[in-house]
Formats: sequence, C-alpha cells, structure tokens
Amino acid sequence: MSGLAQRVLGGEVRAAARLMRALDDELPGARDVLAQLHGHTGRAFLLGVTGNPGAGKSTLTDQLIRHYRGLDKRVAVIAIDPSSPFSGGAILGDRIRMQDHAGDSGVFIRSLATRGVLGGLTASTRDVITVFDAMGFDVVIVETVGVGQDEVDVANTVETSVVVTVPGLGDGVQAIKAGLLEIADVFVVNKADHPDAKRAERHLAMLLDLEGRERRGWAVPIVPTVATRGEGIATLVEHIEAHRGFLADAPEGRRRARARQQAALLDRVYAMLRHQAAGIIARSGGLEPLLDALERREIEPYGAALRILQAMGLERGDG
Ligand SMILES: Nc1nc2c(ncn2[C@@H]2O[C@H](COP(=O)(O)OP(=O)(O)OP(=O)(O)O)[C@@H](O)[C@H]2O)c(=O)[nH]1
Ligand SMILES: [Mg+2]
Repeated sequence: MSGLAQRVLGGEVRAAARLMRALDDELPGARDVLAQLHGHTGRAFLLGVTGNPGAGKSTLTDQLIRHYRGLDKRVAVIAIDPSSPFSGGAILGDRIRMQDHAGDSGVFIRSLATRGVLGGLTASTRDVITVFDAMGFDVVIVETVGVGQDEVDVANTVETSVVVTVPGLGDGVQAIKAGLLEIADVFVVNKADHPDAKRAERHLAMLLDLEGRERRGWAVPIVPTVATRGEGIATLVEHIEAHRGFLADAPEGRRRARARQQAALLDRVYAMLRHQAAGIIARSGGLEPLLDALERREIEPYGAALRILQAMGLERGDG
C-alpha cells in the first residue's frame, strides 16, 4: 500500500487534502490510492442535506455537526457550491458558521465547486466520500443546493436524504424541484419562526399525501426547525436515525445500496469510454477528416460515430 493511502487511513488531514487535490487534477496514481482505500470503506453514515438556495442547509448542517460531535462522532462535510469558481476547502459566505469548527480535528469540511470539476460533480462527490469514509469519519454530510439535475444526482450518492424547504411567498412552501420530492427521506420545514410556517407545513403535508407519503415501507416525516436557534434538531436527528435503522433492517436498504453501486459503476464506465474516445480522436488527428467526409456527404453521422468506436476496438465493421 502506498504511503499516502496509509496516511489517509491513519486519518491524516493533510494527506487527505493532498489526495483530494490529486483527484481533482486527475494526477496519475490518485485513482490507485483511492482503490487501496476502498476495502476500508462502508462504515460511515452518508447523510444528504439538500434544498433551495438560502433555505438554511448550512445552518442545519452546523447544528447536525454539533449534535454528532456531542456524541463524540467524527463528522465530515462535503459542501457543494453551485456558483463558486473555487474548490479545495474554500469556505465561503454563509459557510462562515461552519468555520466555528475549524481547529476541531473531529470535523472536516470540504467545498466542491460545481463548475470545472473534471470528472463531473457526482463522481468527485463519491471520491471524496470514499476518502472521508476511509479516514474513519462516522458521519459524512453532503450539502447541496437542489436546483439542477446534477444536484439530484449528488443527492443520490447518500443513504439518507434530508430535504430542506422554507415557507414560501403566499400560502405554501417554496417550490422545490420535483425530483427532490421523491428523494426526500425526511423533510425539514426550516425557518419555522416565520409567520407562515404552519401553513407551509400543511401545504407540504398535502403535497406529500398526493404523492403517497409512504414509500416502500417508510413514511416520510416533516420536521419543523429553527436552525439558527437549534430548535427541532433533536427531533430531526431522531427521524434521521430512525431512517438509518430502517435501511439497516429493511430490504429497501439493500436495494438502495445496490442502486447506488449501479449508478456509480455505470457513471465510471461512461466516463472511461468518453476519456478513451477523446484519446483516440486526438491520436488519430482529430475530427477534421470525419467532418470533411460528413460535409461531402460521403458518410452519415452514425457511420462516422461507428468509425470512432471501431478505432477504440469496440465495434466490428459489420455492426
Ligand atoms: N429566521 C431564520 N433564519 C434562518 C434560519 N435558518 C437559517 N436562517 C438564515 O438564512 C440564511 C441562509 O442560511 P444558510 O444556512 O446559509 O442557508 P443555505 O441553504 O446553506 O444557503 P446556500 O448554501 O447559499 O444555498 C442565513 O442568514 C441564516 O442565518 C431559521 O430557522 N430562521
Ligand atoms: Mg449553504
């Protein structure tokens, strides 16, 4: 085993940070280190906190960190920042709250920017989860803004998903992306100090009842919180732990773990194919000759694509 892998397994923060940078930059060898870590993973509890911008995800995450630290659990956070051009542990803006934990070796916070991540956001998230899990963190929280498909995909990398909503304008909860309604294991109506909070809760309950609140044996609870004051956090944690217990006991837990593995596996296959195709295209002098042939109508688009696959050794000429 490489020295770097050993140091990560020993929980060394600097080694982990170095590995994460190497993974970001796709440095040769970084994947091998990850592969060595894999046998030492599977122990961390993976918890997602997803919701609209400004809903209070970071404030809630901060409260969850406090809670788990109180139980002497070690907590890692992956904060996915949709707008930031920075990555690599930058702690930005509202995340200042979480910075309170700087200096606590039982807490590790890592930001990932959505833009400019080479292998894709979901892949990076999985890699960072692997590193944290191997380091022996008990809980890994993935905070992500639930706006795009990428974020829904990221939300699918965890075991238990908390979806955070807030009272919206008028009568209901702030609109949430449809995909998020389906992935929520626990709903939070944060900012329960808002005058419309009760109505928001009823609205969400109605939406959920329309969708069918009970899913494969789990009834999705709605928890009101005031994250800034820590209100409702104990109840939230109870529901999170209940869901965790449910997954451990019910066939649903196994089904989900398989589904996560499948998504991770297929993503990697597609990423590798893409990578290989780009390499073949570059080595064979680029796309220009094929584009010329297409322009002259000497070849049609499927035929052109097949030629690239043939060069990759993936398709026979008669395919
Ligand atoms: N009144 C009230 N304000 C809250 C509550 N929770 C969070 N806030 C405030 O809402 C603002 C946004 O909170 P964040 O925790 O940064 O929200 P976020 O969802 O992480 O935001 P982004 O990561 O930017 O999407 C901050 O000013 C918080 O202080 C709450 O329960 N009640
Ligand atoms: Mg935040």
